[in-house]
Amino acid sequence: MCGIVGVIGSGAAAPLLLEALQRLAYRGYDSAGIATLVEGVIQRRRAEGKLANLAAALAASPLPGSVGIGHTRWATHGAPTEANAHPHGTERVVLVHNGIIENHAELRAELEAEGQVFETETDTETVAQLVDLHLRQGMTPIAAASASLRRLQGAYALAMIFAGHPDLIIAAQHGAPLAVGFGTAEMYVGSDALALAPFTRRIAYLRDGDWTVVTREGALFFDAAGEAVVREVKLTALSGAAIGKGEFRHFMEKELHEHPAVIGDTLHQMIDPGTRQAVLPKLPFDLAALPRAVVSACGSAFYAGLVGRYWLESIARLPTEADVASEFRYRAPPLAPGGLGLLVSQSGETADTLAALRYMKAAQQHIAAVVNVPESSMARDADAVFETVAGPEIGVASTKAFTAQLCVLACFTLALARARGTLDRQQEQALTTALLEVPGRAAEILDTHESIQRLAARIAEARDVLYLGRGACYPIALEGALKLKEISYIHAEGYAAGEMKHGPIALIDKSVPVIAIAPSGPLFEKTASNLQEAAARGGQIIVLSDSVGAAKLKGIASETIVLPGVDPFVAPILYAIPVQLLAYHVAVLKGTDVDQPRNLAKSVTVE
Ligand code: HGA
Repeated sequence: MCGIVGVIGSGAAAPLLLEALQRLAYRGYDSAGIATLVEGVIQRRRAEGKLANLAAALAASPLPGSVGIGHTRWATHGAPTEANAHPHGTERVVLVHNGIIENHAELRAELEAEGQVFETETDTETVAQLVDLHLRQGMTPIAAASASLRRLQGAYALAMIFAGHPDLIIAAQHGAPLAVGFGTAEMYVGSDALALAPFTRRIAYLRDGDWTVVTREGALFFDAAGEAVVREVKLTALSGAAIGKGEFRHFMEKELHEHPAVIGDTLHQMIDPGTRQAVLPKLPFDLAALPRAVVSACGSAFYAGLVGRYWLESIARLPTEADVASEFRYRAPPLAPGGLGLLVSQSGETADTLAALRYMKAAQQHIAAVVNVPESSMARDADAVFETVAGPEIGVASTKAFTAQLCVLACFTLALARARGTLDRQQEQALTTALLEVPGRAAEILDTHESIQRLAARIAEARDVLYLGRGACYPIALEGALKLKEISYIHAEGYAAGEMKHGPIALIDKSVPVIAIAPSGPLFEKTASNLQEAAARGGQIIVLSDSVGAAKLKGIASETIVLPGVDPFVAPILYAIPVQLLAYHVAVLKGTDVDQPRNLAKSVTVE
């Protein structure tokens, strides 16, 4: 998704802008651009494709100037061309935008009638033209910006600079995040603190509706009504060190190998080593009194939430509903006050999930957010934050953040079960012990994944792949299929194993691999029967199971990946790893852009 950045300092702004854009690249983008003021005049360089192209354009034609803005674009309105790349503007103003201006068509018509001449197909340019019109009519930059912001509908984080005003950046936030960084003699704005981490750790976050006037001296903050407000400056823990791949070929590979450490760190944060009980941060609501939960998220985080639903219902006996965030709020579900709203998001900035959070809040739910970025909008808006300790995840396809989300949801389930009295001490200890064994088992999988690499060669040839699972491993089938689609571009479907005979079994022939997520446990025999049905129709069954399950399915499996035996409770966490590894190796064989697959973005900050 788009990343925005702004710098106002004493040295050249362009190299700093480029460095910050590189730190935003993980969000996914298709073009990029930078604008600075050169002796008061707006100049810009833009390029389609990777940041290396922008760097080459800057090297060929450097941009001096100590104030500037930069952008990585993930196109929503208008093709990903150089002409549509941000910054957009006129000779008077230029700006960068993350979000969608929903009333752009109406504004464009109105502005064209006023004589403004558009150069691009983007929604963003309407903002630039609107500010320009106000400037043309004699307003000051601050007045022009604030008058323009009042006209905008939709979501935006914006940063703008003005010709002839070398000591000014105006930035705003409404439904897309914006951070302001305080340096010593410089100031910064950016989509997140990670982008600004090499320059400063002192960060203030805007709230929705806020806008800020930034000069070299500092920043003034205003709310939507134009009232001056104070926004606290906090010290972020993020490191400015370059985020590298180390000895690995891709960030995704590196992140896959971080599973054991991340799972361990996340569990140790939530499990008291003395009592071996899950502990939660202090909550502003009574866990035992919760009547029900509603879980909402997007993509892999939604699948983590789905696993959470199985756990919350079966272990903590809490009625739980789960829905993708982009559907949830538009369904307008009636929610009785006092329930739990549980949101899951790596970035904590996912626009749809944030909107679901706000819907739940308005319906008087207690809000808990499972996020990987403690400074994120979701963390700030939640009543309780359950942090995954996954560290920065750069690969667009979620890996370690997903298993960390599962660990948090597992610990939350155990704490809730204790509060609701649905587990006795012995059962609780057994489940906690099972959880604490996961990092070790995860390391075993990573040590012996040659069999997955071999399997990848076969899957890379397939046109369609089916993933089957039951119970809490059904969402892992969904996750497996999503991962394969995302990074290897092979069509895949995840299905509840028992549902296959109601439709997808029609797809089965010997060219369609059927990957079964089939750990030993109460549902194993049922899954085994469904696999028999597929095998009887010529399906190529690939089994992911422990040695006991693998032995039972020997007769029908054309290939088996044997995984460590674990308590069925933790199987979804562990089985997520081989499905991710498989997708990774298939993508490598197919030669796709593993870390930044086509059309995808890491942090989806538009609806
Ligand atoms: N709507 C703008 C910005 C897109 C965006 O924020 N993507 O994440 C455009 O299409 O340029």
